[in-house]
Amino acid sequence: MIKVHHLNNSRSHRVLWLLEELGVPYEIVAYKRDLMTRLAPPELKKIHPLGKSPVITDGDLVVAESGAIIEYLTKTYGKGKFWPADKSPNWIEHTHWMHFAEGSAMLPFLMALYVGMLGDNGAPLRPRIESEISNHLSYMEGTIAKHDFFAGKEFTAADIQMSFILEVADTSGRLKDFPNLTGLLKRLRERPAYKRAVEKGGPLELTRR
Ligand SMILES: N[C@@H](CCC(=O)N[C@@H](CS)C(=O)NCC(=O)O)C(=O)O
Repeated sequence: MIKVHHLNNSRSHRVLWLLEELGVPYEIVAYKRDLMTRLAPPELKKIHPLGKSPVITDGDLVVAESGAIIEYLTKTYGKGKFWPADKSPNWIEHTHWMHFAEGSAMLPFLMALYVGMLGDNGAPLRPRIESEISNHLSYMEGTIAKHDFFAGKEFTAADIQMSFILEVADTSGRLKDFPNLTGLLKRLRERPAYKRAVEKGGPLELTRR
C-alpha cells in the first residue's frame, strides 16, 4: 500500500490529489507543522533525510520531491493517464512545466517569504523579488490564455504540479491581475478529486507573504 507522508498545508496536497485522480488506494500518515516555526516535525526525517513533505513509501521504495513522486505514481499506476507519451506533441511542454514549478517559479515566492521576515531590512530586495514573481506569473498567464491547461488542451500531471504555484500566488493576493490563471485555479479546485484530497488531507491554508 502506498503511504503518503502528508504535512498539513503543504505541497503534499498535490500527491493526494493525483492519487485521487488516478483512483489508486493509499494511506495518509499525517504530520503537523509547528505552529510557531511552520516547520515539519522531526519524525519526518525518519522517513527521508530531508525531513520534508511530500514523501511517499511504496513497499520498500521511498520517493521524495513532488515532481519525482508525481512522475513515479503516474508512470507506475496511471496506465498512460495525465502524462503525455515521450515524443508526443505535448510531451516536451509537459516536461517543461513539470520542472518549471519547483525549478523556477517557487524561488521568488520563497524569497518573498523569507525576506518578508526581515521587515524593513529586506526592503532593498523586494522590487527584484516582486518583478520576478510578476515575470513568472505573466509567462504562465500567456500560456493559459492560449490553451486551457499548462501542457495543452488536456488536464495533465503538470497542472497538479503547477497548482501549488497558483495556490501560493492566490493566497498572497498576487493572482488578481491574472484572469486566466485565476480561472484555471477555480477549475482545478472544482475537480472532484481535488475536493476529495482536501477532505482527506485538510484545506490548503498557506502563509500569506
Ligand atoms: N521541492 C520540494 C519542496 C519540499 C518542501 O519544502 N516541502 C515543505 C512543505 S510545502 C516542507 O516540508 N516544509 C517543512 C520544513 O521545511 O520543515 C518538493 O516539491 O517536494
